[in-house]
Formats: sequence, structure tokens, C-alpha cells
Amino acid sequence: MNWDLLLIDCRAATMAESGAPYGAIEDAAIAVAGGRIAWIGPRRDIPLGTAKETVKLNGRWVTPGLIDCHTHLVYGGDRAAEFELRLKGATYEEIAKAGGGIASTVKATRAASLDDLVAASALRLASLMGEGVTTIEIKSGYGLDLENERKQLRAARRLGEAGLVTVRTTCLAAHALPPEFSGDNEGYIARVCEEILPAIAGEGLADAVDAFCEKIAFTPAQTRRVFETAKKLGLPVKLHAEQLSDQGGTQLAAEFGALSCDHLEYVSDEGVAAMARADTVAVLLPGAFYALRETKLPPIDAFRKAGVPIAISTDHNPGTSPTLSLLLMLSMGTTFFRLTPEEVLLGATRHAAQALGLQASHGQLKTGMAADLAIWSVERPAELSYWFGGNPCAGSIKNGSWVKRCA
Ligand code: DI6
Ligand code: FE
Repeated sequence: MNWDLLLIDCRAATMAESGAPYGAIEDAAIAVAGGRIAWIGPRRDIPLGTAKETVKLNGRWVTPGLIDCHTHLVYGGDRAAEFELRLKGATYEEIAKAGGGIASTVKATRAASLDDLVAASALRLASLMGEGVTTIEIKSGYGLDLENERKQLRAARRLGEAGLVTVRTTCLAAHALPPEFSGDNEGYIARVCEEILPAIAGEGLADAVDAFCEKIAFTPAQTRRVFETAKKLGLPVKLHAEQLSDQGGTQLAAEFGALSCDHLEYVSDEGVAAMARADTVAVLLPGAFYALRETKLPPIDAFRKAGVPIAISTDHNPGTSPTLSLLLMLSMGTTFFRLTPEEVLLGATRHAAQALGLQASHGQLKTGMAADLAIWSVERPAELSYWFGGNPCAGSIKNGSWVKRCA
């Protein structure tokens, strides 16, 4: 066999269902060819072959490249001033009602050029990629009209063009009410369903459709219209659900076979049961939980008991989760949500892939899957959520090519 790359002297947390914690293989070998994993297993079992490059990893751990499955990475401006207001006591909802919050980011995003958006987002993306992120989802939702939603999604696509990271785009036009539709939620939802989504889908700019179902955003009935439109356009759906209150959005999303429901602090037992039936991933976002000083925990045990897969993501956005570290989210997932280190790592690999509909090709180290790998200078995988504020990522590989070469 001829391989492009052979990694030896490493330990692999494959995150596959092998019976072993983390799907671990001690003393593993990983062969890569044509951008895919050509062989992975215990080194003693490796078939005969030659590799163009063989790298000894000195006992380091290899995991699937991390997947950040919920971000609003592309936007103009920032919200540091609002952060200062919140610290003086204003709540997220009060700021939103007073025309700040999302609306201020919409203004800055509309004012930015496509190139400005790409440049600002590329810097943020670089931080995430430095931690071994090889796949990221990026939502629109700060344009809120066709021209600007398109601009955001084009910027997101452009970030993936160099091939160093897979970018999955999600149209979140139903994120907030734009100023020109003030007081007319129904009118804006009609615009989203009749103009924005069909055009975005027609241009191939979105891989999925999301909405914000909440008192300060859109009702379940309006969300249903968005989902019906997505279905007609052949796009899978996701939902910002039960972040601030229980709206029953989760059950609605499950009815549409949603890939994921995200946030979920206020989800009901019925919502959890509906997710289990639809095999919808629960994407938990500890960065927003932290920044909003939320105290209500998402029902982790109920998810576990019902067998709902749990993912963890940054929710990177300028308002409620301006974090640039997925590893920090893994730490918070353990400390705030009491998830195990293995659960949070699954949440940024296999389950995150499922939240993007990529589970057949990403999120595990398995023969035939994309050769997206992260290499860590740690002694055990639990260290990925044990350390916080540091970065033990020693290297990363995207589709078989080095993004960050091990020293
Ligand atoms: N929930 C969130 O956490 C973000 N959007 C949403 O629907 C916040 C977006 C922002 O405040 O800019
Ligand atoms: Fe979000």
C-alpha cells in the first residue's frame, strides 16, 4: 500500500464506539491517503506499505479534528460597550428591547464590506483552528435582508476556500427583527420565507436553516413557517431553542427532523423525549451560559437517560459568547454542566459532526473518514477539558495535509 502520510508512536482517541473509553487505541498507527484515513489501528497490526512521510509523535494523543458546530463567527463590529452596560446591571433582554444587542451588530454588519467581514472573521477563525478545529459551522443572522445575509454567507464560504477548514453555513435570517420591519414580525417572516431563503438556497449559500424561537425573537408559529420553507427548499433545520424560556420550539424542531436544537437550558421533558425520537443532537453552549450568568442548567441527566447525543460548541458571537476557545467550552462543559471529559470530547467530535449532518465522514478516526486530525501534547484525553486557558494542541491535519505541523 502507498500512503501519503503515516503517523506512528501515538495514542489515538478515535471517539468511535469501540467499547474502550474515548475509543482509545494505545500505540496506534494512522495511515493517510487521498485526504482520508486509509488505515488506523494498533501499530503491531499495520499492513505492509510505504509512506511518503512518516512522523513519530512521541506518544502524543491524536483525536479527530475538533468541530465547532454552532457559531456566528462572521459579523461587523463588537459589543464591548454593551458588555460594560451588562456589568452595570442591564440584562440581555433589556438591552435587546432598547434597540441594542443584536440590532447593533446588524448595523455594523450591514456597514461592513465582504472583504472587511472576511478579514475580521479570519482572525477569529485562526484562534479556533490553533486549537485543532478543522470543521466549523457559521451562521448568518446579522444581515437580516437578502443582500446582507448573502454577504455574510459568502464571507463564511470564503473562509473555507483555502481548504484548511471545512465551513458549513447556516442561514439564520430568522434571528431578529430588522429595524425596517419594526413591529411587523409577520411581515419579516414572510420576507424570509418568500425572498431570502429561496434566493440563498438557490445560490447554494446555505447548508442548513436555523431560527431563534424565543419571546424576544420569533414565535413557534413563525418558526414553523421558516421550517416549512426550508423543507420545500430541501435544507435541513436547526433551532435556537429554549435558551431564555420554554417555548416548545424543541418539539417543533423535532417534528421537522432537526439536526440539532441548541442552548436548551429551559427545555421540558416533552422536548427531550421529542429530541430522542428524532435523533436530534442537543448542542450545549456553555459560553453563553457563562456570559449571561445563567443559573438554570440544561437537563443533562434527562438527555443521558433518553439517549440524546450531546454536542458542545462556542456559540461564538459578539453579544453573548465572544469566546475564541472551544477547549475552554469543553472545560466549562465539565465544570458547569458536570459532563464527563469523554462526553465533552464527543461533543466536539462525533456528536458535533452529527449536529452538522457530517457523521458519515467526520468526527471519528475511522478508516474511510476524512483525515482531519488534531495532535495533543497531553498524557490523557481528559486533559483537553482539565486545563483551561491553555492550548496543548501540537499539530493539526486537514484532509490529510498539515495545517499546523508538530514541532
Ligand atoms: N442566541 C444567542 O446566543 C445568540 N443568538 C441567539 O439567538 C446571540 C446573538 C447576539 O447577541 O448577537
Ligand atoms: Fe447562537
